Amino acid sequence: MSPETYADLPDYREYPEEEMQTRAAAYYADMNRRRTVREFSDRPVPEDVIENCIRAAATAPSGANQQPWTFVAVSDPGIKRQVRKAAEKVEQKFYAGAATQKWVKALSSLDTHASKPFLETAPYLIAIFAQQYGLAPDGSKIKHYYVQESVGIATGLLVSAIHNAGLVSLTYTPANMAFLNRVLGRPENEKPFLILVTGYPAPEAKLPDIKRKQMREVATFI
Ligand code: IYR
Repeated sequence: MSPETYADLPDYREYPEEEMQTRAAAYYADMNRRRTVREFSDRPVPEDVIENCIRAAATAPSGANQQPWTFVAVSDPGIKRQVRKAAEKVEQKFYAGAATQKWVKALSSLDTHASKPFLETAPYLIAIFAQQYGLAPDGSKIKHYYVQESVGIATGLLVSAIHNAGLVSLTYTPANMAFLNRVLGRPENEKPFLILVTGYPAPEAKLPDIKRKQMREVATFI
């Protein structure tokens, strides 16, 4: 964009310091209630809520503003079944020996296994794809910059938006996600990044006893 067309900040808001402090503390407190859930209710979720969460995710900053993400919101039971079948095949290999001992040990507190019923139970599977390159109308490739970073940030915003809507999610990544292109009909420039399983928690959902790191372990002010 040339400097002449550069806009000012019509929507920026500065808050008085005290309000800034209250808002920052309130946002942290709310985000700190978020837990990743592995057991979902089959209660339906309004599609427009998912749509707005995706809109929020797509406000993420991205390398050269290329917005290199595609979100596929799956609620169709037949497609969810296909995703589950393909994912469980990958997981069976993973748990039967493809995973290193070290990796299995790192997962021990999560009590995960090859069976993934949530892929059918949850009302929405949001598959996120990273566009490794873009395609010009003439079919030539357009280089994309900082794709992983950009799609990672967008995914973080999506996790936050879903939590804000009063739903829960699971960041799910089978060891090999190539099947998602076939099952969801996505082109080869789009690499599966993550499946965000989304819905209400099952009433009987249990959480692992895990803790967040302390502030001093994650940040330093110098
Ligand atoms: N994809 C497997 C294994 C797994 C890997 C990580 I890293 C986790 O944080 C949790 C699970 C599974 O979902 O079972």
